[in-house]
Amino acid sequence: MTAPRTTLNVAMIGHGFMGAAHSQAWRTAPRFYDLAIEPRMHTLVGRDPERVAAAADKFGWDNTDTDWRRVVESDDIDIVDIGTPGDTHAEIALAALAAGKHVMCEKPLANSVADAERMTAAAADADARGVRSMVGFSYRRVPAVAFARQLVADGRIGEVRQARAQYLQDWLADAEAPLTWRLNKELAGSGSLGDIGAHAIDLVQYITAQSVAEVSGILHTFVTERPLLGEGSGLSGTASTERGPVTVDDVALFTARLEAPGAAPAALATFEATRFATGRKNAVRVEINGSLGSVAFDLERMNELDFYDATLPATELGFRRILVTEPEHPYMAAWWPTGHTIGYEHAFSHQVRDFLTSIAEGRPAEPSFSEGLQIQRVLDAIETSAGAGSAWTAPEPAPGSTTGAPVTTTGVTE
Ligand code: SOE
Repeated sequence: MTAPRTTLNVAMIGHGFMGAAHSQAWRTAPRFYDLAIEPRMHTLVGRDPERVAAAADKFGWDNTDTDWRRVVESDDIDIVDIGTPGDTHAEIALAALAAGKHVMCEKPLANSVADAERMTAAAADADARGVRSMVGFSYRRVPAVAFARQLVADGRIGEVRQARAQYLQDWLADAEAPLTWRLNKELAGSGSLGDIGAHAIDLVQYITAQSVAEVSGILHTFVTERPLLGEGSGLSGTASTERGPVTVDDVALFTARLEAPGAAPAALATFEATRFATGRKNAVRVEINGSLGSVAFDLERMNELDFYDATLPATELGFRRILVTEPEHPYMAAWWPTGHTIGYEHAFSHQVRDFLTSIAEGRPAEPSFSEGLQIQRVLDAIETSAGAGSAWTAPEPAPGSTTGAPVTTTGVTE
């Protein structure tokens, strides 16, 4: 006889891409994990009554509302899941925490360090009252990523020397793709930097257990004006005839020094976050190089981890592909027999599983708002570095050259 489950009523604020992914997770996690808490998909909140009613019907929410504050303050609600653009994260999270609700908030935590600081202070107070909060860096809950962290923690790659992370998308490579909210600094806070660069930063810090200590970066916007959004929203939508300015970065390129707890910065990291990598749809790649080996992850092969063990005999050296589907691998015991793979959406079910377990066990959830604040500070430092103007140095022009044409290095006369 399993212990009686506690039912907690969930309110989801927002029903775009993340609202859909989180809805799938609230519905699926309790069916595959034996949880002490049963989440009830109580209320879905959106601005347009017809659209939110259609979304609630599609995703399986019992009620709908268009007033997030009324829902957040309702005694019927126990958990608030924030899946809205970043400009509303702080207001909603602060109201929910003040009302004693557990809060899951999508990444990045906020659009500014100041907002992230206010949210973190409120979350710390709430934690003392047994109210839990988490920021949704979902990729750390992909089993292959969690397993990479275990291998690094177990010393299997030795001392971390370098990390490189790419988050490559191409949905803006078309200069006529319309101005969605992600291209408006007022709503999104930043462009590729905060939307996908934040994921890359969390992945490197999570796998290495080291933190970004210093950064140097550039931000660039290739297309500075686009058609206003006609129909649709989010990542897609039709273009109208009017045009408007793009106020965020298209590409963020940055380097970092990493520091292990209590140690001087020693490892180096390079990061690329772009929406202009034509042909790359949602390519998330992380590789960590150590003194005894390397681990490499690619979301397009998300059930696999490439592992290089430099301690093997020379004749046996080489990256080997680990299929991360064994029940002993993180999260996998709940799903299918070995060799059967999972998808992007499963990381969100793992996120719900971990959040509800934290609540049930009466301990803080991770990543905490303070971890989200630390990443917000890294984003802010990159913007400061980029704004200060990176030290670009042009190569000396060839002697006698008037155009700065490259010097031939092959020795063959042109
Ligand atoms: C858009 O870049 C986006 O939806 C991100 O906002 C999500 O965090 C990522 O998981 C998928 O792409």
